[in-house]
Amino acid sequence: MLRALIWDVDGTLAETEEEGHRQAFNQVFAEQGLPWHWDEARYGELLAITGGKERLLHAWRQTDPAAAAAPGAAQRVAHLHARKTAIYLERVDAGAVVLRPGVHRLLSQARQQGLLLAIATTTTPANVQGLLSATLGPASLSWFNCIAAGDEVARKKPAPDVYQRVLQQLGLPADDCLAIEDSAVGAESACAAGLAVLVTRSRYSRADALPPVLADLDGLGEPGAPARGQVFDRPAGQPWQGVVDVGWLRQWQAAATAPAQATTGR
Ligand code: XBP
Ligand code: MG
Repeated sequence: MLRALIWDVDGTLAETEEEGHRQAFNQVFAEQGLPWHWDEARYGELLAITGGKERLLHAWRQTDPAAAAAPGAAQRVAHLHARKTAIYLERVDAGAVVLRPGVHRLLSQARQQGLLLAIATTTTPANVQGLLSATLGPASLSWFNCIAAGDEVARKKPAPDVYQRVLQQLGLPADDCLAIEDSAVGAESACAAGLAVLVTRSRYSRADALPPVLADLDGLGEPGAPARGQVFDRPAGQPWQGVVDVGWLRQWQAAATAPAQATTGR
C-alpha cells in the first residue's frame, strides 16, 4: 500500500542544475579568478559525480592533479563550495528557479490524500530549505516528514544511503513508498534501497540509461500538457501519456508490489 512519496530535489522538483547550480559554480570561478568555466556539455559530464564538493574536486583533479592533491586542497574546495551555495541561494531567492510542471499539484494532492512526503537529495540542506521557501513558501518545509540531504550520509547517490535513511526515519518498508527521481544515479540509489521509482527525466538526464524503474516519463504533466513515456507495471512495459496523480501512483505501485503479477523493471 502506498503511504509515502520520497522526492529527489535537483532535476526533479526543479531544473536547479541549469537554472541554479551551474550558474553559481561559474560565478564563483569568475569571482576567484579561476580559469574554469563549465558549459552545458561539460556540466552534463560532471553530473555523474554527485555532490557539489565532490564534483569540484573531481574536476580539479582532472585539470590539475598535483594542485588538487596538495595540502589545503580540501579547504579550498570547501571555501569555493560555501560561496557557490551562497550564490545559488541568492538566485533561488530572486526567483531564478521555478518548480517543474505538476510538482506543486502532486505535492498538494498527496497531502490531501494523507500520503507522507519526504526528500532524499545529495544537495546541501540550505539549498532544499531555500528552494522550498522560495517556490512554495516557508510553511512548505513542514509538509515533509523527513528531509535527508547532503553530507548527512556517508555515501552520496548512487549509493542507497540517503534513501535508507529516509525509510528509517519514516519507519516504513520500501514497498510502502515510491521514489520520484530524474536521473540514472538517483534512480540507482532508490532502486538499491529497494524502492519502486518514477523517473521524470530532466534537462540533463534525457539520455541517461536507467536501471529498472516503475515509470520513465518526461515529467509529471499538467492538464492540457500531458507527460509522456513508458510505464513498467507489466513486464514488457507500455507507452503512457497523461497527468501523473496519486491515483496513477497507487495503481502502478500496487502492480509493482503484487507478487508474481508484474515486475518493476523492463
Ligand atoms: C544533485 C546533485 C547536487 C547538486 C549540487 O542532487 O548532485 O550535488 O548538483 O548541490 P539530487 P551541492 O540528489 O537532488 O539530484 O553543491 O549543494 O552539493
Ligand atoms: Mg536529481
